Amino acid sequence: MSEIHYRLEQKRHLAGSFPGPKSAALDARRKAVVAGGVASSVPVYAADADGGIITDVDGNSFIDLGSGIAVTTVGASEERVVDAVREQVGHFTHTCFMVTPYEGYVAVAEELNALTPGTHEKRTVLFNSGAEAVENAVKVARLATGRDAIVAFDHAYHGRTNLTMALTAKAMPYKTNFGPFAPEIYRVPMSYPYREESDIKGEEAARRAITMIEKQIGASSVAGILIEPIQGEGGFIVPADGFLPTLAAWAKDNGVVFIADEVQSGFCRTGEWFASQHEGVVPDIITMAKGIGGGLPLSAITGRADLMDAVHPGGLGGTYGGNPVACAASLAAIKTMKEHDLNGRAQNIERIVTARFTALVEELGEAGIIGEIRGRGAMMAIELVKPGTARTTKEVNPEAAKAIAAACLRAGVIILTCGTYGNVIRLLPPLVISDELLGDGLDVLATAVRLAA
Ligand code: PLZ
Repeated sequence: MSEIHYRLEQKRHLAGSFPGPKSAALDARRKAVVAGGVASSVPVYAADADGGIITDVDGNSFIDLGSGIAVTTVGASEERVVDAVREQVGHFTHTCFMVTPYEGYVAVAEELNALTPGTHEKRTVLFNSGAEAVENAVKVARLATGRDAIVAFDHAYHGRTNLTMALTAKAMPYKTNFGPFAPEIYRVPMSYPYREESDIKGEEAARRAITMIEKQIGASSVAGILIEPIQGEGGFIVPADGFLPTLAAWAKDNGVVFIADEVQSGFCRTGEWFASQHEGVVPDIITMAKGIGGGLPLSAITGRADLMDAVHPGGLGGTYGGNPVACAASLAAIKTMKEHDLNGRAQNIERIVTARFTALVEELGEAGIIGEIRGRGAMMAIELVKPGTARTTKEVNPEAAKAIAAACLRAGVIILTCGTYGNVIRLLPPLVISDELLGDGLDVLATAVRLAA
């Protein structure tokens, strides 16, 4: 990573107890006007953010190990992104690409076609959110194949809109009482190595899913298989080697569109541009969002030209999709990712985090609460279990995850949990975080884990 200039001091600092008076006042205003259905993990209100630091309105500085859920990969106010946005807003904020097109959209499509796996002819469409990208990938797969069924997996997360709720596995808080859900969605078992009953290999786990697809849906009815190459909200689940390639090969043989949802795992997060690349998988369509926009709302689908161009003119779009300011930010963020070799940086973060977590597991011994360390790049996690059950019953421990996240926050570190069972602590630091700040954050996390063990 070449040298990064930070605007804010990269140091954790708590000015007093928090939430401080200004955050408390904002929270009171919020409670009177913002719907209670929107929850925030942290009780303080942001004032500024840069590199690995978020400051609040009361003068506290927190270490950011969440990147606003994997978005601010290049930092929350990266110089190049800020300049590009300033430049673009000074010219036009919007024309609507469906009315008056502009270069930024085309340039982002060129970048995505080049960066996504595979050397085949590709086409891209831009949208605003991850869910919208997933919805559109499904639209394309259905139209191009003339089939209806979409296969999703246990522990999957794909969004909160009606179709993507149906695709998401977890009921609470995402689906409960929000139905009825979209039809023709089928769920099959994921490869979740830590929680498999036997030592099943990736290829066998894929066969298990494929058999279910063939017997319960019928291959000729399936439009697409939709999968996160590393599951995000579901618990940073890395499928066993061979699982993804076997599914992709079956999809190819059966005229099924293989859709990789890389909304969370894409854009340098796992040490490659896309997590699919770790096993050489070339998806037919990739969904992208989060890190792609340098913090601005932008999402995309990039796919095989024959599939994407099957759609009639006017069949895809949206008022804001590929907004020019978001495109400018995206081009700047991609430049920064290349210039600072943020894939290399993510690989480096994986080494640092793995070494720390491994030492912690050794220190806590058999009675410890860390069931598994997993992930790739700067998408690493620990799955927590009840003391002493890590190798036996693997009893889930969501209480520990909650307690650890709360203890980290009290010490000035923002850290996120995830998982179907709520028992996973996940790390999603901005890739521009310094070693020193990351180390400080990991020290705080280790202390919190020791306390919870
Ligand atoms: N696909 C793989 O991770 C968003 C959701 C947080 P949107 N993940 C964070 C929450 O509780 O809402 C996500 C994802 C994957 C799709 C999405 C959806 O992306 O931009 O939130 O719509």
